[in-house]
This record gives sequence, structure tokens and C-alpha cells, in this order.
Amino acid sequence: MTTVALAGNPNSGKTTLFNGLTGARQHVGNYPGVTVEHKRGTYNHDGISVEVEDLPGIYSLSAYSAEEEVARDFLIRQTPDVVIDIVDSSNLERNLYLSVQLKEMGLPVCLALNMMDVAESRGMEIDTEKLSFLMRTPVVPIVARKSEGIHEMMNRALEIAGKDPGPFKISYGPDIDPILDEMARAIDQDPVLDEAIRPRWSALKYLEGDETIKNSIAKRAPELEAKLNDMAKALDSHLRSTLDTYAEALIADHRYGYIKSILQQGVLTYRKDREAKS
Ligand code: GDP
Ligand code: MG
Ligand code: K
Repeated sequence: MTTVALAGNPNSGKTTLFNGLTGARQHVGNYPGVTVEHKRGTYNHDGISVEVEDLPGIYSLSAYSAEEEVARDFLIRQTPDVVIDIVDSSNLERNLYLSVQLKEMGLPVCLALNMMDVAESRGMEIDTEKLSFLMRTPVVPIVARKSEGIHEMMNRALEIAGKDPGPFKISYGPDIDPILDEMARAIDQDPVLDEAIRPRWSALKYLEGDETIKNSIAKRAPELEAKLNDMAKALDSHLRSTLDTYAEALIADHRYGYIKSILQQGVLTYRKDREAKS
């Protein structure tokens, strides 16, 4: 059975979409060991049975909260065939921060631009084709509350389910990029590590100071972890002395910069005659 995970920021409309898809065919429980709610249901799409997982609402994949940890763990361990990323279109810039990270994980991601009714009432015009081209991923406008666009969204999601989404790399600048490449290569070439998620993502998380990734590599490949640790430390001390910053902060800056540049390439514009049209 094809598995679809619904990911997104809190209040982006995941549960509305989940309930619309699965109706009464759902099962609610808790994730083992944590009090984060776990919801799974089934949906029949033109005769294809799809298992849908409603992940906890998150802003990032950094594992700083129980919700992030649960969502990330699910994505890493269960590797759903496709992730539908529910985006609140009326807060496009902030919501894309998670979308970029989902893409960086190397999973097939379909962007569902929800709350299009709200975005439109605010005069926002979103060029979905341009966004799709720049993010290298399908983008479908929906209004979950009115069940608009859902069938098309599922069509696009199932088209990419289980397929290699191809590379998605954003630049973190001249200080970080070469180190990131070197760390990713070391992880990739390590005979013991068999990272389900792309090595570059693990390297990125390592540089962001992610304890879960660090411990997981340390447990299986302690020599490699010592080497990665030296590289990360050297980078941080270089960044501190030259730019008065550190890797995690610089990585976040570049991600936000990348999103801003996408929006400024004509993805987001504001209607000037919005009074006249409404
Ligand atoms: P979740 O936190 O991601 O699970 O979000 P919910 O599904 O609980 O939705 C948050 C709020 O947004 C609820 O009041 C929904 O009724 C509302 N909502 C969901 N989808 C839409 C939509 O497309 N348009 C509008 N206007 N409201 C929506
Ligand atoms: Mg919810
Ligand atoms: K490997």
C-alpha cells in the first residue's frame, strides 16, 4: 500500500485535510513513549488504497521539540512513499522554511498550497508553476476546508510516490559548502553507515549541532564521528573569528535567503486592484 505523510506547520490545515481524506477510516493513538498524537487513516484514490499519516505540526526538522522529533523520526524510519507538505499560503515565506528542509531530506515532496482563499483575500498572487520549477517539486493549490483541489493534489503526489526526487541542493556559502560536501562524502563512503536519508542531509544536520544525528553516527561509526566533530569544530571557530557567527545560525540565514530569493523571482506578488476585483 502507498503511504502518504501529511507534514506542515501547526494550523496549516493538516487535520482538516486528513479528516476530509480519511473520514471515519482513521485510527488515533500516541507515538511510543511520547504524548504526541498519532493519526493514521486510509483513503481510496480512484481505486488505489492509500495510507495517510497526519504528522504533528512543526516549523522545522531540528528535533528541538517532541513534535519535531516524532515527525523527523517517522520520515527517517518509516520513509513514506511521498510527503504532502501542507503550506499555509497566507504565510508562504515562513511555511517554506519547512518545505526546503523536507526537500533537503531527499524524500518525494508534493507542496499543497492550502488556504488559497485567505491568500487571495489578502491580494496575494502565487505563481505555482514558477514555485514548482524553482523548488523542483509539484505544487498544487488547495482549499482544504472546502475540499477544493484535493483530487489533483493526490494525483500529483501519487505520480512522484516512491520515485527518486533528484538532487535538491541550496548553497550555504563559500565557508560551509566545501565542508558540507566533504562531510557528506565521508558519510557516504563509510562502510558501516547505511543512511536511508541522503548523506548531505545528515552532514547538514551534524553541522547544525543535531544531537540525534551525532549520537546515531557516534554509536555506529565512532571514528567517523570523531572526524566529523573535528571538522565541525574547526568550521565554527573559523566562523566565529571571521564573521562572528556559527554554522547553525549561518545555515538558517542561507535557508531564509534562499526562500526570499525564490519569492522575489516572481513567485509572490500582490494584486494592485484588489478592491476592484472583489
Ligand atoms: P492543523 O493544525 O494543521 O491540523 O490545522 P487544522 O486542520 O486544525 O486547521 C486550522 C484552522 O484552519 C481550522 O480552523 C480550519 O478550519 C482552517 N482551515 C483549514 N483549511 C483551510 C482553508 O483552506 N481555508 C480556510 N480559510 N481555512 C482553513
Ligand atoms: Mg492538526
Ligand atoms: K555509506
